[in-house]
Amino acid sequence: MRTGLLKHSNYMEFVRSVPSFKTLTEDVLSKVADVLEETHYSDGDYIIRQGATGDTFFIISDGQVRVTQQKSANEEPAFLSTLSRGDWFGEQALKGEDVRTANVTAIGDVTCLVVDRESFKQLIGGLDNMSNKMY
Ligand code: 6FW
Repeated sequence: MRTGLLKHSNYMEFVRSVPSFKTLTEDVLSKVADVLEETHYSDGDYIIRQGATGDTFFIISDGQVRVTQQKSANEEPAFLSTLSRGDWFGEQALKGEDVRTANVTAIGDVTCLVVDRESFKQLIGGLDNMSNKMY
Protein backbone atom coordinates (compact mmCIF):
# COMPACT_ATOMS: atom_id res chain seq x y z
CA MET A 1 0.00 0.00 0.00
CA ARG A 2 1.24 3.50 -0.75
CA THR A 3 2.25 5.40 2.37
CA GLY A 4 -0.29 8.15 1.69
CA LEU A 5 -3.11 5.61 1.76
CA LEU A 6 -1.75 3.96 4.89
CA LYS A 7 -1.60 7.30 6.60
CA HIS A 8 -5.15 8.12 5.54
CA SER A 9 -6.51 4.83 6.89
CA ASN A 10 -4.65 5.30 10.18
CA TYR A 11 -6.06 8.81 10.50
CA MET A 12 -9.54 7.54 9.61
CA GLU A 13 -9.37 4.99 12.41
CA PHE A 14 -8.27 7.72 14.80
CA VAL A 15 -10.86 10.36 13.83
CA ARG A 16 -13.62 7.74 14.02
CA SER A 17 -12.58 7.16 17.65
CA VAL A 18 -12.81 10.84 18.67
CA PRO A 19 -15.97 11.08 20.81
CA SER A 20 -16.84 14.63 19.65
CA PHE A 21 -16.72 13.51 15.99
CA LYS A 22 -19.36 10.82 16.52
CA THR A 23 -21.98 12.66 14.46
CA LEU A 24 -19.69 13.37 11.48
CA THR A 25 -20.35 11.28 8.36
CA GLU A 26 -17.68 8.98 6.86
CA ASP A 27 -17.38 11.44 3.99
CA VAL A 28 -16.61 14.36 6.31
CA LEU A 29 -14.26 12.23 8.44
CA SER A 30 -12.40 11.27 5.28
CA LYS A 31 -11.97 14.94 4.38
CA VAL A 32 -10.73 15.64 7.90
CA ALA A 33 -8.23 12.78 7.59
CA ASP A 34 -7.05 14.34 4.29
CA VAL A 35 -6.11 17.69 5.84
CA LEU A 36 -4.57 16.59 9.16
CA GLU A 37 -0.99 17.69 9.75
CA GLU A 38 0.97 15.81 12.41
CA THR A 39 2.99 17.93 14.86
CA HIS A 40 5.29 16.82 17.68
CA TYR A 41 6.14 18.52 20.97
CA SER A 42 8.46 17.87 23.91
CA ASP A 43 7.89 18.34 27.63
CA GLY A 44 7.20 21.98 28.48
CA ASP A 45 6.76 23.17 24.88
CA TYR A 46 4.08 25.79 24.32
CA ILE A 47 1.60 24.44 21.78
CA ILE A 48 -0.57 27.54 22.24
CA ARG A 49 0.25 30.81 23.96
CA GLN A 50 -2.54 32.91 25.48
CA GLY A 51 -2.81 36.28 23.73
CA ALA A 52 -1.17 35.12 20.49
CA THR A 53 -3.18 35.00 17.29
CA GLY A 54 -3.96 31.56 15.97
CA ASP A 55 -5.75 29.82 13.13
CA THR A 56 -5.35 26.13 13.89
CA PHE A 57 -7.38 23.46 15.69
CA PHE A 58 -5.66 20.57 17.52
CA ILE A 59 -6.62 16.99 18.29
CA ILE A 60 -4.31 15.05 20.61
CA SER A 61 -3.27 11.72 19.10
CA ASP A 62 -0.66 10.87 21.74
CA GLY A 63 0.38 12.19 25.17
CA GLN A 64 -1.06 14.81 27.47
CA VAL A 65 -1.27 18.61 27.58
CA ARG A 66 -1.83 21.12 30.36
CA VAL A 67 -4.20 24.06 29.89
CA THR A 68 -3.60 27.21 31.99
CA GLN A 69 -4.96 30.73 31.90
CA GLN A 70 -3.73 34.05 33.18
CA LYS A 71 -6.78 35.87 34.53
CA SER A 72 -5.04 39.23 34.91
CA ALA A 73 -1.63 40.78 34.32
CA ASN A 74 1.18 40.07 36.84
CA GLU A 75 -0.65 36.95 38.00
CA GLU A 76 0.49 33.33 37.64
CA PRO A 77 -1.48 31.36 35.05
CA ALA A 78 -4.06 29.19 36.83
CA PHE A 79 -4.49 25.50 36.00
CA LEU A 80 -7.61 24.77 33.93
CA SER A 81 -7.33 21.18 32.79
CA THR A 82 -5.34 18.26 31.50
CA LEU A 83 -6.25 16.80 28.11
CA SER A 84 -5.21 13.51 26.51
CA ARG A 85 -5.65 11.31 23.39
CA GLY A 86 -8.89 12.04 21.57
CA ASP A 87 -9.35 15.42 23.25
CA TRP A 88 -9.19 18.63 21.21
CA PHE A 89 -8.44 22.31 21.79
CA GLY A 90 -7.88 25.59 19.97
CA GLU A 91 -11.42 26.15 18.69
CA GLN A 92 -11.88 29.48 20.51
CA ALA A 93 -9.50 31.42 18.26
CA LEU A 94 -11.31 30.03 15.21
CA LYS A 95 -14.63 31.64 16.00
CA GLY A 96 -14.84 35.41 15.81
CA GLU A 97 -11.70 36.79 17.42
CA ASP A 98 -8.50 35.00 16.43
CA VAL A 99 -6.85 35.44 19.83
CA ARG A 100 -5.87 32.42 21.95
CA THR A 101 -7.68 32.47 25.28
CA ALA A 102 -5.45 30.07 27.26
CA ASN A 103 -2.00 28.44 27.28
CA VAL A 104 -1.53 24.83 26.22
CA THR A 105 1.78 23.12 27.05
CA ALA A 106 3.08 19.62 26.47
CA ILE A 107 3.41 17.18 29.38
CA GLY A 108 6.13 14.86 28.09
CA ASP A 109 6.14 13.92 24.40
CA VAL A 110 2.95 14.91 22.60
CA THR A 111 1.64 14.33 19.10
CA CYS A 112 -1.17 16.51 17.79
CA LEU A 113 -3.10 16.41 14.54
CA VAL A 114 -3.74 19.93 13.32
CA VAL A 115 -6.58 21.30 11.20
CA ASP A 116 -6.34 24.70 9.48
CA ARG A 117 -9.00 27.40 9.96
CA GLU A 118 -10.71 26.95 6.59
CA SER A 119 -11.01 23.15 6.91
CA PHE A 120 -12.19 23.55 10.50
CA LYS A 121 -14.88 25.94 9.38
CA GLN A 122 -16.01 23.68 6.54
CA LEU A 123 -15.84 20.30 8.30
CA ILE A 124 -15.85 20.53 12.10
CA GLY A 125 -16.88 24.01 13.28
CA GLY A 126 -20.58 23.34 12.85
CA LEU A 127 -20.63 20.65 15.55
CA ASP A 128 -22.67 21.73 18.57
CA ASN A 129 -19.89 21.12 21.07
CA MET A 130 -17.49 23.31 19.03
CA SER A 131 -19.62 26.30 18.11
CA ASN A 132 -21.35 26.47 21.49
CA LYS A 133 -18.43 25.51 23.70
CA MET A 134 -18.55 27.65 26.84
CA TYR A 135 -16.11 27.37 29.72
C1 6FW B 1 -11.18 27.07 29.50
N1 6FW B 1 -11.25 28.37 29.08
C2 6FW B 1 -10.75 28.76 27.87
C3 6FW B 1 -9.71 24.44 27.62
C4 6FW B 1 -10.96 21.97 25.36
C5 6FW B 1 -12.12 21.32 24.96
C6 6FW B 1 -12.99 20.80 25.91
C7 6FW B 1 -11.57 21.57 27.67
CL1 6FW B 1 -14.43 19.94 25.36
P1 6FW B 1 -8.00 28.81 22.08
C8 6FW B 1 -6.54 27.87 24.00
C9 6FW B 1 -7.53 26.73 24.18
C10 6FW B 1 -8.94 27.21 23.88
C11 6FW B 1 -9.72 26.00 24.32
C12 6FW B 1 -8.85 25.44 25.46
O1 6FW B 1 -7.68 26.22 25.50
N2 6FW B 1 -9.52 25.49 26.78
C13 6FW B 1 -10.05 26.56 27.40
C14 6FW B 1 -10.57 26.13 28.63
O2 6FW B 1 -11.64 26.77 30.61
N3 6FW B 1 -10.13 27.87 27.00
N4 6FW B 1 -10.85 30.03 27.49
N5 6FW B 1 -10.34 24.78 28.75
S1 6FW B 1 -9.20 22.86 27.24
C15 6FW B 1 -10.67 22.07 26.72
C16 6FW B 1 -12.74 20.91 27.26
O3 6FW B 1 -9.77 25.02 23.31
O4 6FW B 1 -9.03 27.60 22.50
O5 6FW B 1 -7.95 28.88 20.59
O6 6FW B 1 -6.60 28.31 22.64
O7 6FW B 1 -8.39 30.04 22.81
